[in-house]
Amino acid sequence: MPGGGSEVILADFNKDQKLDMAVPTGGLVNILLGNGDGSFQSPMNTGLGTSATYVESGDFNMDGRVDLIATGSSNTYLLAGNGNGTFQSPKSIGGPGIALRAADLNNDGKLDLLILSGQSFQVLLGNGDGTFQPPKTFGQGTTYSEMVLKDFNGDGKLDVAAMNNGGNVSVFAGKGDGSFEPRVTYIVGAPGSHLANGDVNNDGAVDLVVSRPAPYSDLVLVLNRRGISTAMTSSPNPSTANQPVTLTATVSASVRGSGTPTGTVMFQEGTTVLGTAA
Ligand SMILES: [Ca+2]
Ligand SMILES: [Ca+2]
Ligand SMILES: [Ca+2]
Ligand SMILES: [Ca+2]
Repeated sequence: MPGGGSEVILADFNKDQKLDMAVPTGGLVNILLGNGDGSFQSPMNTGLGTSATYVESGDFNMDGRVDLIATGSSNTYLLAGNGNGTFQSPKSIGGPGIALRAADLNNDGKLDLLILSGQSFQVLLGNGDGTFQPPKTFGQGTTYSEMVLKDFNGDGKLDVAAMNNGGNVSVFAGKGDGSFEPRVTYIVGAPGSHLANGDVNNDGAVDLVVSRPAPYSDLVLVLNRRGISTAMTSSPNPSTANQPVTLTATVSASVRGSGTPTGTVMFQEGTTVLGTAA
C-alpha cells in the first residue's frame, strides 16, 4: 500500500533487464540487485546520508540510467544512477515529503516530480538534466497522508487524489502544464483510512477505494462519474475581421459509462461573455 511509511520500488538500476529493488530502511536506502528469478543479491547502501521514508525512480537526467529520488523528514534528494546499481552523491532538490510520484506532468518529455508533504503537494517540473524548476505548491489547507496520481476525468492529463488524515479524499484535476484545478473533496473517511484506486465497476474510469479502520472496518467506494470533455469549433474557419462566426461547443462524456453531461456552456473572449448555451 502507498503511505507515509516505507515504500519499496522496483526498477532496473544496473541495466541487466532484471528488476532490482530500492528499499528505504533504518534511515538508509539500500539497493538489492535482482537475479531475475525472484531472489536478490545482498543490500548495497546508496550512500544517502540522511533518513528517507519514500523512494521513486526514473531517468531524470535522461542519460539512459535509472535514477533514484528519496524523500523523508529532512529533504528530497536525487541520486543520479551510474547504470550499475551505484549512484552519484545525493543532491537536495526539494523539501521534506511523505510520498513521491514521478511523471511527465506538462507533457514536454521530461520527467517531473510530485512531492506530497504533510500540508500540501509540490510540483517540480524537470529540466531533463537532473535539475528542476522551483516548486509550485497546491492543495494547502489540510494535512495529507496518501496520494494517487491518475487521469481520473479521462482528459489525458494526470490528476491528483490526496487523502487527508481524516480519511477524506480531495481530487485536483491536472491542467496538463504541471498545475492543478482547485480541489473537489469527497467526505468518505475516518482517521487512519488508506487509499487505493482501480476501475471497480469496469466502466473505464478509475475509481477510488478508501479502507476505513475499526469501528468501521469496511471499504468506501468513490465511483468516478466526472469524465467530461469539451470540443470547440468555429464556422467559417478561418474567418476574416468583422465576419460573423458560429461557435459550437460539443460536451461529451470522456469516460465510458459516466453518463450524459448536463449544464451550461459559456463562451468568453477574455472576461467578456459572448453568449451561453444550455
Ligand atoms: Ca537489474
Ligand atoms: Ca539517469
Ligand atoms: Ca515534464
Ligand atoms: Ca485528468
